[in-house]
Amino acid sequence: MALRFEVLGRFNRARAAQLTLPHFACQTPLFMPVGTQGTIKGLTTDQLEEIGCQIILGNTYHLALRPTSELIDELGGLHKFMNWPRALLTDSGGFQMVSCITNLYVAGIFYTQWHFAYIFQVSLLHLADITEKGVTFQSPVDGKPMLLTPEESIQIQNRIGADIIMALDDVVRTTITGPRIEEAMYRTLRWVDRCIAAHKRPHEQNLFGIVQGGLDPVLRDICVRGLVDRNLPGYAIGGLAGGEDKDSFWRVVAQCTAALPEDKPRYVMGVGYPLDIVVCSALGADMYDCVYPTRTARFGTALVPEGVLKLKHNAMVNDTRPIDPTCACMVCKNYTRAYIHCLVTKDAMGSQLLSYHNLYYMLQFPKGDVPEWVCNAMDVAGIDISSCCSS
Ligand code: PRF
Ligand code: ZN
Repeated sequence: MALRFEVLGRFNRARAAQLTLPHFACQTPLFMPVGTQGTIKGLTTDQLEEIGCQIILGNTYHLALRPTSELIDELGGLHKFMNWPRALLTDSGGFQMVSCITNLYVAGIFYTQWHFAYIFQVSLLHLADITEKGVTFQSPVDGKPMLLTPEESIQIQNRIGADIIMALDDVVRTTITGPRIEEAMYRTLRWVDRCIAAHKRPHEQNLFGIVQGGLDPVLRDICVRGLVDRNLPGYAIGGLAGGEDKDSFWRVVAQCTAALPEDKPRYVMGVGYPLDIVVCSALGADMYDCVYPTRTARFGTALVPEGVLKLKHNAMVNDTRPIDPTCACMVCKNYTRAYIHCLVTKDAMGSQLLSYHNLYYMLQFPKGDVPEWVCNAMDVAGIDISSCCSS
């Protein structure tokens, strides 16, 4: 095991902890910005340190395609390649293949006529295929079929060298029902054994297992127990934030956090919005990642305590206030809404300034007296999660 997890304080089920990884000692709960290609779009690593970023998420799938894991390894690992001295986590790749393809499908519906969407769907059926061997997909580079096995995902992640690596999981949408959910959960358990066997650097990199099982409490329970038996350094709750209703989402998180060990980090994948992070932290989760703050910045939206602020809006034309008058970030100290309105969609600087502020917001709000802010925020938001907290 290449981590230490010390709980520093608790409030009901919420906890604040120090997660010491090979490259950095992180305070939890923490948010991980997503740096798909080994960069957080528009920000330098100095800026990321300045805003308090402790750990960045990279995607195996994207890095393996370009610049390739062999090259990253040859050049001394991803930390050195991207000039990031703090912690890194890589996701295993399968989910990105499936979700990239889903995005394409959604884009197909969005931007074309329905009959084009149909053509998209038909051709997409051949793009990713999950079998016991692994995830087969069509290379976006040359269209050739490629197979990502659990062993290969770990080999690639060993070469990239992140502090935390993720087991390859079989992810299905939470909105589907039937035997496919069960198949994916059992396959995820079988694959985790192949990942453990393939992992060559357990003293330098922490392999996390991922709980699957859709919205079914019985399947989630089997998966949690199976993973806990394998005594991994940390656990993730996967398969969520895919369109299920909030009540189902919180119930799954509550069930999993209650059953996972107290002395290991718990990571809710692909979450989320500030409110989701507050609720999951109250339920005992520690780590989060989401493209939302940077993606929404590129569409001209700022995150503020009241919700969101659309910088493209005409009301911003001559607004001389900062994005958020209560924010202490470099952008809010130096620039007006009017200036950012003028840049947004016209110059890369617009989305860079917005990404900076949005990440500052996401990275700062879980700091401080964590157990209390969680409960205060729940109170303010009027959230009653007592129904899913009983266990
Ligand atoms: N598995 C993996 N990565 C993920 C998820 C998952 O379930 C999610 C949740 N939908 C986000 N990222 N490997
Ligand atoms: Zn700001």
